Amino acid sequence: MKKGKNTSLQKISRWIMAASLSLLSLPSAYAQREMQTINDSWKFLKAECPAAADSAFDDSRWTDIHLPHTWNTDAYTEKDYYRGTGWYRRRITLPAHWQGKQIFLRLDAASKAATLYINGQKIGEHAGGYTACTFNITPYLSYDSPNVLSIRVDNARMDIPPISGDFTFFGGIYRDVWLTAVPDQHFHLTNHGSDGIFISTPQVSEEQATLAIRGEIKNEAHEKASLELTHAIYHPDGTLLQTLKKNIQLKAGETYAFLNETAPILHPKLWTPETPCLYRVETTLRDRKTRVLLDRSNHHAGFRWFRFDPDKGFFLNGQPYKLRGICRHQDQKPIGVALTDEMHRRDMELMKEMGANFIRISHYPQDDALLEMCDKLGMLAWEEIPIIDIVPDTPGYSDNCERNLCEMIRQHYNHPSIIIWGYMNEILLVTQRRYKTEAELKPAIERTLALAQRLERVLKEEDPTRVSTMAFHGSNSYNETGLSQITDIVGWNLYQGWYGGGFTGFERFLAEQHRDYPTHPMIVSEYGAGSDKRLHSLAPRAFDFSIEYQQMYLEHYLPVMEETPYVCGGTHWNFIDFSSALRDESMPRINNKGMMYADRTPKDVYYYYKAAWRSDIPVLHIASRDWTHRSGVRHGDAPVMLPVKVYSNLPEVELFIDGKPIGKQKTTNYTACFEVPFSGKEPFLSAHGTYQGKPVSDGLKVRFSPVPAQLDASRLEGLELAVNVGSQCFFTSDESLLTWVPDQPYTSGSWGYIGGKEAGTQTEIGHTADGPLFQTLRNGIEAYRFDVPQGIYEVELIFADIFRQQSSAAYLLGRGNGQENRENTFGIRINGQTVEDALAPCKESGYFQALRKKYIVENETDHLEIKFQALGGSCFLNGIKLRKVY
Ligand code: GCB
Ligand code: CA
Repeated sequence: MKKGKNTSLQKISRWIMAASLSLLSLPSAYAQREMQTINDSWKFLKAECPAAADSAFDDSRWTDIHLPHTWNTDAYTEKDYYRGTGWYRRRITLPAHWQGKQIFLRLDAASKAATLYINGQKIGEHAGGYTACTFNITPYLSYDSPNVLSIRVDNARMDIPPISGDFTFFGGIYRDVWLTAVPDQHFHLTNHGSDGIFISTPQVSEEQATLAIRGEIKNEAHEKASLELTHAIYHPDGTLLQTLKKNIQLKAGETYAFLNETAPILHPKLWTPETPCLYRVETTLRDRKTRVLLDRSNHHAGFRWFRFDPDKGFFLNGQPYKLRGICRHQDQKPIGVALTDEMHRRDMELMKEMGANFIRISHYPQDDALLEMCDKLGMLAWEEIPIIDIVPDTPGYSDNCERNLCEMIRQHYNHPSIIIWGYMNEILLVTQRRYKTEAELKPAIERTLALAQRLERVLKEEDPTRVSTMAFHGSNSYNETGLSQITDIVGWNLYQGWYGGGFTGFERFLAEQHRDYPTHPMIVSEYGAGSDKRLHSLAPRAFDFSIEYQQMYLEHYLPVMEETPYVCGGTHWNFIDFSSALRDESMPRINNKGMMYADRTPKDVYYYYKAAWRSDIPVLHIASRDWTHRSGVRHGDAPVMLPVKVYSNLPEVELFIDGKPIGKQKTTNYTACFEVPFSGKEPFLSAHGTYQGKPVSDGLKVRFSPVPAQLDASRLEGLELAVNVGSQCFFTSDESLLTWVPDQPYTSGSWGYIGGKEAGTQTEIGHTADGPLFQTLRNGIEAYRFDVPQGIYEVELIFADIFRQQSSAAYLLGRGNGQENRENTFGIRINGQTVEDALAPCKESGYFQALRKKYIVENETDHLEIKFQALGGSCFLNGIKLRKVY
């Protein structure tokens, strides 16, 4: 606001201030619960520092940070990201009017474990990086001087889940920290990090429903209290429906438990993802004599019922309902898990926009802001604790699992969106790999079964109103060991056509499970394929990381889930490209199976889902946002034919390039694919259709830079002919924007490889940002030939020796490198001239390291031929680039 122009506004705000001040002076104004975050102005040290617990410790040289915070942005560059201790410190000056109240400190999440000190005294600890904890800190506080809060956080603990998994275990205090002040009589705020009130719907049908409100009240005073407990139930439209009142007497120090049920609410407005009608339950506590309001809490409640049927799938409020879902990790490059609430809310909006009605909150409990959005936007939810890959026999581990499960359930109990609690993911994956002999495996399986049974029991005690689940990888051993018999429903993480096998293995697996275990309701709890928009292919295959393969994979999977009645639904893996520090592949440190990039830009495939799942709005999307830099091999002056896909829920789509019609097509599986002639440098693609009689269109400009099949003088002008040797993928560097075209065999009058066969690796390549280019090569290559006129050329050869055995990461599900160990040395001659006597890329730059070499050669013939001769091991080439200089 500009100065000078705001006098009337200033007056108004002064008036409001005065009014609110006078409100504050009413006798009851200070009495009720007050809450505020303390996220700003912390000091942080990434190291162990026991002395920092002491209030007199000098932290002036520590880093200034604000919460949410993580110390693991190193996970975007280092596999071996920091796992250890970090200390946080902050001074807290308490408002004078909090004196005499009970003060609580809540950490929404500190990963993985936190130990808290106030003014040098230990107030408690919490084990678990994804659930909240609350402490009553009243006895430690001073009102005369600032209080010093020190928190030691540790993300190295191996007795706290997760201890294994395909994601980064970010350390830090990465959610809000809250201070709450309440009078001596209040709800039970330290009940496993919940607020001590639990709402359920004992009766619910279209005709009538009731709410049961359960909770505890504490009297921390030294004298008895005479209180009035009230529940006010509000309709979604805001009108007050019912008030329940109860008088209670509490002795000094007593905790009082209550359970009250409302009178029937007739014809309740049901909660569904399409109609997320929320009732409000306001629970208040008053002093009976003074009428002073002591504590008050608000919750939403929704009326819905559901069941999972092994033959007919999922039912919501009595109607068959397909669960159309996604799994969501909670990070965002480059900030790690230190997301603000609005970032979590944005994710929910994006999922909802896409038409999803279900989220698997994987693999751990997430921010309260996310759950609030599930209720409000309408998104059914599965939430789980992170017991992944293997159950260790580490002392304390099982107890921590159980406590984390209770915390998750109690903290998120009042979200009608939640229908499923989960507690294990692919628990036999690493188990079976680590324990090879029967003797070793048996106790591990027994331990796993025992923990699952224990958690199942606790889950049902805590919450009999939801169903339990685990997510399995595609192995029948979950049935053979009896694990699949423990939970109400089973989740299958299926990757047929990615980690192995073909697409149709997916439906076969589901059909076999349904046949052999006909009583198990099933969800496809994960499925997905990696993609990298630098990679494109006209012949996509598994693990090429092309955008096209991911699309093909998902276009196969989605209809299977939609059309198979016994499949309750599916959750795509993953919503985003997420942080997995241990991963290599095309984008090291990132698992790129997202339908969105890390920054939440949608991949084109997001619109496939949107087209399939939204029928209330037109969806028409030219699926080429991920492929804006196109290339291809051009024969003479003929245009290059390239596919252009359109995702749409319209029955028919027409495509144009630079205004010229390409044709009309009926969409099948929400897809229309056109073969489009590309010739100009910046063609404009447009698509048109009709939705409910109204025209709908989409358009975008792409870049087109073809390479010639015949390298005659005129075509060599200004040309940089870059070939992704050993690959059928176009690779566009995001640093230079140069496209390396797929390789081709040499034919007379053109260019290409002679001899050898394709090979590749998933291992990260050092010293380059263009990893995928180096990860594929032609092994045993004899020569590379360009039929070019005389002149002076620059020939660039690129190498990375991948022939060394690597230990394969568990997540690759057996899809390891399986590479033989060898040292490759070869000679290179260009047009008969030796340019390398004995080149060993593994020595010159190291195994899995990029090596680029340029040679300037004079060609006096009608071709350039680069010949390789093996001296040890075999010859290989990862990429080649040719430029005519003179
Ligand atoms: C799985 C895991 C998940 C991985 C995913 C993958 O089955 O449950 O944590 O990230 O596969 O991408 O391999
Ligand atoms: Ca290559």
